[in-house]
Amino acid sequence: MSSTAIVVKHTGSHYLLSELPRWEPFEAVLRGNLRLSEGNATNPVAVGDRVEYEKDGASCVITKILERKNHLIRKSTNLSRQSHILAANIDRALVVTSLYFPRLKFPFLDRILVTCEMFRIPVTIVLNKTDLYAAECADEIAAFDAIYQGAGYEVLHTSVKSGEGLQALQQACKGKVCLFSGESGTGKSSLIKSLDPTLELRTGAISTAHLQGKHTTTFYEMFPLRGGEGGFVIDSPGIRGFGLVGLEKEEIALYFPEMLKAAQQCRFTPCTHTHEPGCAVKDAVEKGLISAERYASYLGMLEEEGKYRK
Ligand SMILES: Nc1nc2c(ncn2[C@@H]2O[C@H](COP(=O)(O)OP(=O)(O)O)[C@@H](O)[C@H]2O)c(=O)[nH]1
Ligand SMILES: [Mg+2]
Ligand SMILES: [Zn+2]
Repeated sequence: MSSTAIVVKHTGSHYLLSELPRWEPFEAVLRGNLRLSEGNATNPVAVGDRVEYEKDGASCVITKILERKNHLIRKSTNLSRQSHILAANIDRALVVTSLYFPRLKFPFLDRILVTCEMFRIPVTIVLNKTDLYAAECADEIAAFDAIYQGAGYEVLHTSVKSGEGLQALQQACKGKVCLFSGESGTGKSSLIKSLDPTLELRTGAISTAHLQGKHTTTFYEMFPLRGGEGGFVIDSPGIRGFGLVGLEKEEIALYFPEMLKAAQQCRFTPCTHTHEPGCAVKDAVEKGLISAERYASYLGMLEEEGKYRK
């Protein structure tokens, strides 16, 4: 007799499972012959995976990994063909950013958004720390909203300090497994803590250096919000976790939703939206229908990816 549960934590040798939405984690090990089952991945099972398990005396054994609706992976190293599965079955990514402290970097934000599109993870953008700049920067905030709402994203404004938007954030997480992502220092851990003050999370400067090396020993972990009533969160250690895996140059525009739409009218397919005559994307940028910032991020990514593929 087997039952199903979700992997909520992975520590090298064993796993913690829980039958969500109930939060009663128990230990399990992986059946030996499952270890090599996943293509190039260094880890066959990730946080968020739905698995079948069997009781074997006092212990539980994972016997099967059920099909994933999505998963985040990164290459083990830049040139490696091996990859590491960071998390699976994510219902929504909360991409946390701020206009200042730290200052917004469009290419950085857009890279995360592209990654989420690539892995088919729905996104809500969370513009945090509004207490620090909303009064002085109303125009900049409006411009930010115009860019990202124009691209098709939902944008929340939040402040852990003033409490702005925290209820909306709570609603966005309820009943879901959410991944918090975004540049270090934007307030991911603080926001998660505001959703459940009892959680023991690392806030402030956490070390991500060890995650950028060749071997990842730290794994993602799922936390229940208010015992699971508020949903579940995965706090990602940093952007470096999001290396793009096997993205072809021609593919990049597919993951900018507003470009994908416009590209249907380009004269040539495939079109890199750079030099081609009759390019509908360039046309839309010139008319201000696609933001110059997003297009610049696109060009930057095109150049970056080009370096790896001659
Ligand atoms: N003023 C202000 N500070 C914040 C806000 N959110 C987080 N912080 C501070 O920003 C720093 C980084 O927050 P943290 O949650 O660790 O960011 P993370 O690296 O994204 O997890 C901490 O000192 C927080 O207290 C906010 O909404 N307003
Ligand atoms: Mg953090
Ligand atoms: Zn084009």
